[in-house]
Amino acid sequence: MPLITTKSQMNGNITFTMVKPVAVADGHSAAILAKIVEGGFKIKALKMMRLSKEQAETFYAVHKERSFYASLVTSMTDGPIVAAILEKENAVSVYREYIGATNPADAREGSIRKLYGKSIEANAVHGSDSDENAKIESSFFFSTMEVF
Ligand code: FUP
Repeated sequence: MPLITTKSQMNGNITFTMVKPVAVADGHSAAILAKIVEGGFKIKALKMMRLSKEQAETFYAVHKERSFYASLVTSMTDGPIVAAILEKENAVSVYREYIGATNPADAREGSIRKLYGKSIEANAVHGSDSDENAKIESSFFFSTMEVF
């Protein structure tokens, strides 16, 4: 799998996000992307696709011992997702603050998870938790030809 090594990525200014299946199915993809752009994030790559069970298991492998793993994998493969690479200064931490807490019930008012999340599992969007994972996740979803 090719590693994406754009200048901005090396500087720690990119993050990876995904609009999760429930939010896509509820028709929130465009509103969420608009909110992302409104927050000052630049879209560097974008695609709609459906994850296989194997891909979802790999993506969430860090949680494989957790009780919610099987359910999480099922929910992530129920329908298409919208994946994107975003650019902004300190993208990882700024985006995590922008989307709100993992559990939408605890998320900041006006945040993406507060607005569009339904439960801790169906929490509307994913956001990378480190620069290293942003790079790994971006490469998992996008080839170098798909990043601009
Ligand atoms: P986050 O980094 O905010 O996405 O949160 P975590 O890495 O803690 O959680 C990863 C995914 O597991 C999230 F999509 C939410 C889901 N999750 C559950 O479904 N149940 C839990 O109890 C905790 C997390």
